[in-house]
Amino acid sequence: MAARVSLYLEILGVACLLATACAREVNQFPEGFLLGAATSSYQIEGAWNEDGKGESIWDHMLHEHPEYGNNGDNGDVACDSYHKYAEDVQALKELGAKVYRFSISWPRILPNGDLDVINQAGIDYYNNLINLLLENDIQPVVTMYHWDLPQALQYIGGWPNPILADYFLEYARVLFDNFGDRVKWWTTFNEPITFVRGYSTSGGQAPSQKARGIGNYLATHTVIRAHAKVYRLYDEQYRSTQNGRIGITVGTNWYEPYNDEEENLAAQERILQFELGLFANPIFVDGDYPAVVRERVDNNSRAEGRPRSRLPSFTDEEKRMINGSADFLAFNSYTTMVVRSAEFGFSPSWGRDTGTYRWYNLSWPASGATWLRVVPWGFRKVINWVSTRYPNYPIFITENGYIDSGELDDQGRISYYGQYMAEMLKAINEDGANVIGYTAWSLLDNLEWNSGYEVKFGIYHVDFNSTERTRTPKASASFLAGIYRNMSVPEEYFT
Ligand code: GBH
Repeated sequence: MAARVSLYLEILGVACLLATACAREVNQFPEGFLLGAATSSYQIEGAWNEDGKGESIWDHMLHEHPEYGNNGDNGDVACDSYHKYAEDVQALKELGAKVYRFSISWPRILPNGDLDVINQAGIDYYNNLINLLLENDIQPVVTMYHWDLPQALQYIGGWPNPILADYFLEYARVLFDNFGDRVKWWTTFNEPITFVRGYSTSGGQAPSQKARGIGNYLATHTVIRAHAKVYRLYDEQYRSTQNGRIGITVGTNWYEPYNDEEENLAAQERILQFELGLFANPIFVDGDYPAVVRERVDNNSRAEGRPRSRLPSFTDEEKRMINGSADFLAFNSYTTMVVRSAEFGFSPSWGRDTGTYRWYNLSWPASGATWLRVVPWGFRKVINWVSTRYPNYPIFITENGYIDSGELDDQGRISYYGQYMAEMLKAINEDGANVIGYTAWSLLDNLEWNSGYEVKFGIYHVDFNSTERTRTPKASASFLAGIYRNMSVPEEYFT
């Protein structure tokens, strides 16, 4: 009987995988789904040295090496959100956002990275932002670390130094003490796989330390320990009174195997484990690195004649602390690549360790950046991969978006969001993925790191030629506002 009802509903175009989903069309978001937009501190705030803020590794790198940026662009002023946050909240309100994902700048709170100086002006800034959001019925989703490490901590080595886990724990305590009464969604780190590259290559991610295949793994190790310590701290000292949730934002491309040969299917599994599993497996599966990662880095290290693996090991106690240290899995994804098995790249390097070669299928639609091809079906596949590999955790999509050169009538962005959100809804309503939220990247045109202000991700245009940094909605802002209001994606994106 149940099966027949389900079949009948499917014929009507209604997903019925779960009893609760039966009444929902495939293009509808589940009740309570959290729709909103995202930004990060260094990319929007500006005021890089105002009111007691300390220098971050991005301030430092782009000041010392403007050639690592685009036309000398840096985050000194950016969108000036430090002064114009009320306009950001207004934009979110117009969008009908239920959540706003932003990050807190560690050196704005602790200019030296340590507790010797706690910058009240920085605390006031985030209090004002959080209070204004709540007055407008917008829930804050707060990232503790979106890549702007206090430079003072880089002077002691940055993330490869294990002591950074303790500094991060103490910083997190300041955040819980000051904001935890009102912030109920926390993520510790944004996309560690991206920022640990700052310890493997120069000229890209800060702090631009060229310890390829070594520094990145040491940083990885500290970051995972730091994350777990913060989760346990919250559990032990804050959860009972603050009742929030803590996760970590991990990210990966989808990788489509070059063909169905076994070695290329194995390469697909490897790259996903190296890019996503490196962080997700310890936290969401069993407290340790994926077996294939452990084995390959250990073997390569041995073959290179090293007395130790370039990838450190957790103690049993650390494994217990790390295993299960999250309430939800926050996830960023933008695009898809093709992968095949190969021993490729510098030795030693993360890329070589993956045992893969990866490229873009040039027949997939382009965007304003070579690294982002528009591949909506890959989004559904990667959501399903995450949901089957880490089944016990709700998924919050914290970033997804489209890059162009900034036109107000941004039809490319509209098409991207329509298609990607449709694929996400298929993953939710047809495949049963437990996705609970989605924040579009990005609320504003902002500093796209090394690519500067020339390329744009915003659904709001920002006039970087005006000291006012005027915000203007693009066509995509009203498109998303319609989706957020109706809690559904137009049917045309499902054909
Ligand atoms: C996210 O990273 C970040 O969290 C966010 O801050 C950022 O603005 C957003 O995506 C858009 O990039 O220039 O060819 O060397 C996503 C992963 C990794 C994608 C670095 C772009 C640079 C490729 N990003 N990558 S390239």
